Amino acid sequence: EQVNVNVLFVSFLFFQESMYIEESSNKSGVISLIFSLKEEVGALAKVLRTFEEKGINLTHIESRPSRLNKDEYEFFINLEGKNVPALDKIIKSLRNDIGATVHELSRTKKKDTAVPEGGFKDPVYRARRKEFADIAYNYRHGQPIPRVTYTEEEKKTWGTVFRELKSLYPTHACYEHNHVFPLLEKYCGYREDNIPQLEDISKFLQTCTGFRLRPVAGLLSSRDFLAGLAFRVFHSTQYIRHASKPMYTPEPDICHELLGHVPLFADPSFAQFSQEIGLASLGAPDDFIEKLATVYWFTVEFGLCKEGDSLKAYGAGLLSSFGELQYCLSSEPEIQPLVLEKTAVQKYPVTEFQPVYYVAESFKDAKEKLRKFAQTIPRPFSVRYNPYTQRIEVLDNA
Ligand code: HBI
Ligand code: NLE
Ligand code: FE
Repeated sequence: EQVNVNVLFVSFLFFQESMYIEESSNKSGVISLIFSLKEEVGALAKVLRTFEEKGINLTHIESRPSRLNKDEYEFFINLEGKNVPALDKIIKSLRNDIGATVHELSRTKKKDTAVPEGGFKDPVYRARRKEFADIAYNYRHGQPIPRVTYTEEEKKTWGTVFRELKSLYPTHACYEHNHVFPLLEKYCGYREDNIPQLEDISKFLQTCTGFRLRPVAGLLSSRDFLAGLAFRVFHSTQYIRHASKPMYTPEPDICHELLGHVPLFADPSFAQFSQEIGLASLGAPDDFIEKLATVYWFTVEFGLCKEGDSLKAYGAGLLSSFGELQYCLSSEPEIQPLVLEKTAVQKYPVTEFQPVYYVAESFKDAKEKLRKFAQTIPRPFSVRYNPYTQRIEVLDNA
């Protein structure tokens, strides 16, 4: 489905809160709407009554003053998507009888990313994951990210991953990663015997590039995940991989986020590149979201870059797996130059080492290629990020 341009007017705060609610309810699919009403006594009650009459269950509601019309309020709601014909009637009646403006944000979203199995047969691990999921669901924008006391077993897993990777970074990681890593040791508690806290890292990144972290329970859809990047928000998991798989796990975990992603988000040029993938995704049709997700995969996640005559890893999926970090610079995989028209349609496995990697000349070069690619995305507007207000501004080309 093509995302309505008006979605872009949704302020950052609103936008953020709405996306994980969807994630938290995976039963019958959630429908998200925004509608605006003239400010008058009982206006909302009237609308709510129509939902009640049709037997539709609302699972979330938030309000804010409209930025477009001073005498209007906007309401963001989530509802259970069980009775779709009734809902269509309600939307019609909101528009025709109450004069509301209704924007449908999403319907029965299927996850477009597969959630791998992991250590999910272990009941203790599952229960622990639920604790982390609850932190993410209850998190609100602007709050400090809750600190976690990790168990001895978790610290041991981190210690193994940290020690092994640290020994590979000098020879395998790109210059930028090696440049930032000591700063994380100095300022953010990166140590073999300590799992650093997301809050400390988020503050550190904000001083470097304005990137911030937001805790998330697991994989988001590509659209939601990429949209976060547009606002310099990186959705970060907080749990750690199962103790049985320190070398490689298909899922993101705190080792992947902190050792793979975080050092590069502290680099201005890389941060800019990442944000531009996000900006390109806003309002893009589904087939382009998939292409951008693939570009993200072969750059931010699994990218290699040139450094003089040698190749180095800058992709987070490589920098967090001491299995794949060695493999990617061996003679085994196929190496291709980054050509977005080609890279964007490359098929890839998500639960094993990559058979193909793409090489970027530099972050600047990757960004220029991305800009050209973004221009081929059909949409009637372009966007610009205003770092002072943390809002996306829509530039109407029509
Ligand atoms: N969700 N939480 C989370 N973390 C990721 O790294 C992530 C994601 N969803 C999709 C995704 N990565 C990418 O593979 C692309 O689809 C954007
Ligand atoms: N395979 C990576 C690791 O083991 O750290 C995680 C990749 C997440 C996309
Ligand atoms: Fe990642």
